[in-house]
Amino acid sequence: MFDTKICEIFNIEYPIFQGGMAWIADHNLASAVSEAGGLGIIAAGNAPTEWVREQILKTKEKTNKPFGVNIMLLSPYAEEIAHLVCELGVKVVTTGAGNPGKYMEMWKEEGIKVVPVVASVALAKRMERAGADAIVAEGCEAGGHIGELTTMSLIPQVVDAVNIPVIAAGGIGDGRGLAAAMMLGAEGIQVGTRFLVADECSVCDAYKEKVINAKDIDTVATGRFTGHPVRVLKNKLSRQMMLLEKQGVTIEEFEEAGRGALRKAVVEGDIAMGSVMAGQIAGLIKKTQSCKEIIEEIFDEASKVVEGIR
Ligand code: TUI
Repeated sequence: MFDTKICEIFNIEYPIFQGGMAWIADHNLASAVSEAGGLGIIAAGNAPTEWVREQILKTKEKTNKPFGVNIMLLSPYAEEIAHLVCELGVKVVTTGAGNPGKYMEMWKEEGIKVVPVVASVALAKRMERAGADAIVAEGCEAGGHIGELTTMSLIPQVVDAVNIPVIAAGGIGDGRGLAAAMMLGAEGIQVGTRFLVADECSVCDAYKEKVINAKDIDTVATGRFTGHPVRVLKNKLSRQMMLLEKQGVTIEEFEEAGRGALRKAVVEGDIAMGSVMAGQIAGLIKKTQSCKEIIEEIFDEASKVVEGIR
């Protein structure tokens, strides 16, 4: 039932991508998701090129299945990593937080499958024209850097605007979310927050616990005025950032106050003064499970939901 074009294009068993969560999605998570039949994705985030190289090589040691690399286009290393994926023969590249247009020709020449993450119809259309193989359309329920539109509004509009397959992201954490995404015309899903609490995810336990304990209203989007809003779980840092916003600080002052904060939460485990990025679906996530259990549960549940409405 869920054997869509996405499975064929990317040579995967289930049409599910694991979100490229900066500092979080390393070789451990990516290889576990790929081994379980989805598409595991290493997040380059703001990390140096050599760190990304190491993650790619380790993933190749752990799985023969396809995996991808997510390039965060605001990173100072984006250009270097754009070349690194060619050098190391990575098969799938996803991008975030920008327009990857200038790299498209190079990636296509290398035979790389390119899947830009977009938050608008306009960018989806441009990416199709530039040769994208599929699009991840991400609603603002997602964690981290977000656009303006919700998943419910964005997906059908992108589906109508392009002829390439669309993967829905933002607010999808279980089989009901998968079924709903398919109803909107998507042919696959990208899941971040639920994989964040997976057994194989190396984010510190305090971060996982904060996601598991989160309620529906516990995330907030900060920094809209900078043009790069991010969704995080509320904590001391998010309250300080909201206050700075209210006080009318400059974009530079605001960004300085948040610099290094994601790494602080993920690596150092400082969930009070770190940036605990997570999506609105965090309130639904109640336990840690293996990536295999997560994927199988999502697909079993979606099958039952769809059966029920037939
Ligand atoms: O990229 C993401 N999510 C992210 S990246 C990230 S790391 C980071 N850390 C601190 C500050 C900023 C980022 C954490 N989470 N999702 C994909 C995504 N891309 N969502 C929205 C967009 C997007 C937004 C505007 C893509 C393109 C765009 O406009 C580009 C253009 O030129 O039209």
